[in-house]
Amino acid sequence: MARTKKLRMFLFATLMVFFLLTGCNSESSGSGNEGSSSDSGAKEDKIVVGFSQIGAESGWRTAETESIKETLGNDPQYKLKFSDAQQKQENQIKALRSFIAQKVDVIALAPVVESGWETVLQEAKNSGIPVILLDRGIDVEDESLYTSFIGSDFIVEGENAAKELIKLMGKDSQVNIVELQGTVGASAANDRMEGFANIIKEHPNYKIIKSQSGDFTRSKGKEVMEAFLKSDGENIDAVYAHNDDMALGAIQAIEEYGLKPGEDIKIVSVDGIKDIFEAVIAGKSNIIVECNPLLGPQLAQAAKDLHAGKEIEKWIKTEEEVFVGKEEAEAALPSRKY
Ligand code: GZL
Repeated sequence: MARTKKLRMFLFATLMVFFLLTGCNSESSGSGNEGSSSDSGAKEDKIVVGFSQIGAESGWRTAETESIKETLGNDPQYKLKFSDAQQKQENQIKALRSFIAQKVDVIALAPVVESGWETVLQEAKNSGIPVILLDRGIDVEDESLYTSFIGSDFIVEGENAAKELIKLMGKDSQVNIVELQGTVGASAANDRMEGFANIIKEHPNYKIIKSQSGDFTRSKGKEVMEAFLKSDGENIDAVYAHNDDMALGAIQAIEEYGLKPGEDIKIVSVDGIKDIFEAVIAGKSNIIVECNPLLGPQLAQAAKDLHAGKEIEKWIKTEEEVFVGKEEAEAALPSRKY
C-alpha cells in the first residue's frame, strides 16, 4: 500500500513538473512573443505613420483629422504620430524632419500650400520614407518626391459649382458673383477657382465682380463678405465660396446687411459639412458640392500596401456628389458622417 502510494505521489509530482514546464513554455512563448515584440520593438510590428496635418481651420479639416485618428489610432497594426501645424508651412516642414529622424515607415502630409516642399521631400526620399499627400496637392518638377495623392479633383468641384449655379439661375440671366477663395497658394483654392472660371468663361453674362481669400475660415469669410456687401451690396446676385465655412460666414454677413441669403443672394459652396446642409434646409444656401474628408481608411490601406512592398496608385481619388435645394439636403442629412 505504502509503495503504491509512493509511486502515485512520484507520478503526480512528475506530471506536475511536466505541466509546469510546458505551461511555462506557452507563457514564455507568450512572454517570448511579448519579449520578441518588445525586443524587436512593438513599433517594428506596427506600421508607423507620421501625419502632418494643416490645422483645424474648418469643419472639413476637423472631420479629416478625426477620420485618420479613428482609423489608424484604433487599429493595432498602426502607430500614428500626429502633428498640427496651425496653418504654418514651416511647422509642417519641421514635423516632416522629425518624422524622418524617427524613421517612420510612411509620412502623410496635407500640404497647406502647393510650393516650397522640394527640399524636405528630397530628404524623405533619401531616407527611403514614402510620402503620401492628403487632400491637397503640391507643385513639384520631380513627381517621384511623393508616392501618392489621396484626394479630390478640385477642378471638377469648381466646374460643378458653376454648372449648378447656372442651372439654378438660368443660362441667360445676368449674374454678378462674388468669390470667397480658400487659403492663398493652396491647391484646393487654386483649382476650385480654375474649375469655376472654366465654365463661367462660356457664359459672359455670368461675371465674377469681386474675388478675395477668406482663408477657408468662417470668421474671415464673414469679414470679406461684409467688405463685398459694403462695396457692391445690391449688385451681388450670388456667392461662390471655396468651402462651407466661408459660406456660413457670408450667410451671417448677408443677414446682418439686411438681405436674405439663399433668396436675394444665391450661395454655392464646397465640402458638404452638416452645418451647410442645415443652412440649405433653412433656405439660406442653395448648392453643396461635396468634398470627402473621411480619408482615414484610404490612408490606412495605402500605408499598409506600401509597408508590404506593393505599388499604389499615384492619385487615389475620392468620390463625391452635388446636392441642390432643400429636398436633396433633407434627404441626405441623416446619413451625413461629418
Ligand atoms: C480640401 C481641403 C480644404 C477644404 C477646406 O481637400 O484641403 O481645406 O475644402 C479645408 O474646408 O480648410
